Amino acid sequence: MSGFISIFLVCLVFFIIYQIAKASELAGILRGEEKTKAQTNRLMAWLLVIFFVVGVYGIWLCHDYLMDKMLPVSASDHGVQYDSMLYITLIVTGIVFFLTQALLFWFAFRYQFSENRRATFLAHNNKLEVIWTTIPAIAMALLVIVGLRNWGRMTSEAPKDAMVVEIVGKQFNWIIRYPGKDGVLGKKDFRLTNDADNVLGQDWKDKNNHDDVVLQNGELHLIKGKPVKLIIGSRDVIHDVGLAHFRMKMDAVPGIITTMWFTPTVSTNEMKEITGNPDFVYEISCDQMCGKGHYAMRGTVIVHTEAEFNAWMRMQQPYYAGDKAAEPAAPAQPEQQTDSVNAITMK
Ligand SMILES: [Cu+2]
Repeated sequence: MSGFISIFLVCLVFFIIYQIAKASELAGILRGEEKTKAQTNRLMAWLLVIFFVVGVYGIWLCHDYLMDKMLPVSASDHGVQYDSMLYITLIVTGIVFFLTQALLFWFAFRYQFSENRRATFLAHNNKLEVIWTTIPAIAMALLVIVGLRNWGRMTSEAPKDAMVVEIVGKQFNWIIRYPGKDGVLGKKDFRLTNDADNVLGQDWKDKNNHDDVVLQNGELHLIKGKPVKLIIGSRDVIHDVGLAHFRMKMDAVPGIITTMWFTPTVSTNEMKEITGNPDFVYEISCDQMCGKGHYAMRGTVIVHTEAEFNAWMRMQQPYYAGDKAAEPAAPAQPEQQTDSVNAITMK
C-alpha cells in the first residue's frame, strides 16, 4: 500500500510541475515571451538544484532503510575478498557518481540563461578527451582485474586437503553426496537415475559408491576452517548453487560438471551469536529461475567444528546400504526391489 502511495505521490509531483510549466507558458503569451523565458529559466535552474538535493537524500534514505537488512559478515575466506572488492568498487564509483552529478546540476544552475553572457563555442579538445577517456579506462581495468583474480581463485584447483562434496540440483531441491570413508565419489551414469532408490544415478558396480552418503533433505554439512570443493551438477534444468552468506554462487548445468571451492570461516553457532539470532541458518538458494517451484528450492548449510562434523558423519548411513541387501544374491527381499536392482545391473 505504501508503495502505491509513493508512486501516486511521484506522479502527482510530475503532474504539478507539468501544470506549472503549462501555466507559465500561457502567462508568457499574456506578458510577453522574453520576460517569461527568463523566469522559466530561473525556475528550472532552481528545480534542478532541488531535484539533486532530494535525489541525494533519497539515496541516503534507501541505504539507511536497507542497511540492517544486509547480509551478515562473510562466512568464508573468499567472501572477505569479494566484500572488499565490492566496497572498493562502491567507493570509487560512488565518488565519481557524486562528483559528476553535483557538477552537472551545479553547471545547470550556475550557467542558466543570462542576457549579459554569451556561451563559448568549443568544438574539440584533444587533451580533455585523453584525460576523460584514460582515467576511467584505467580505473575500470583495475576493478576488472581484481574481479578476474578473485574469480580465478574461486574456480581454481582446490587445496589438496579440501573435502569434496557433490551437490546436485533437481526440480525442486538439492541432493548432496559425501564420498564416505574412501574419500572418493563413485561413478555415475544418468541412465541409472531413478527416484525410488538411485536419485543420483550411481553405478553400483563401482565399489567407490558403496560407502557414499546421500542426503536428500538439502542439508550441506561443512567443517569450519576446512576447504570444501563442491562438485556441482543438475538432474534436469539449469539451477544455481547460491551461498550468499559465503558470497559464492555457481551454475548447476545438466550434463556439465561445475566446481567451486571455499573455506567456511564462521560456524553456524558462531553466526547465531554474531547476528544475535538463535534461529539463524545458512541458506542454499537456487539463483537461477528453474520452474514453478523455484522459490521453494531452499537448502541449508550447517558449519560444524571438526569434532561435531565427525560425530554427525558417524551417524550417517551409506545410501547403498539399503539396496545392498536387495541384490539378486540376497534372498528374502521384496520382489520389486530385486527387480529394480536387476534392471540397474543389466544396464
Ligand atoms: Cu531454481
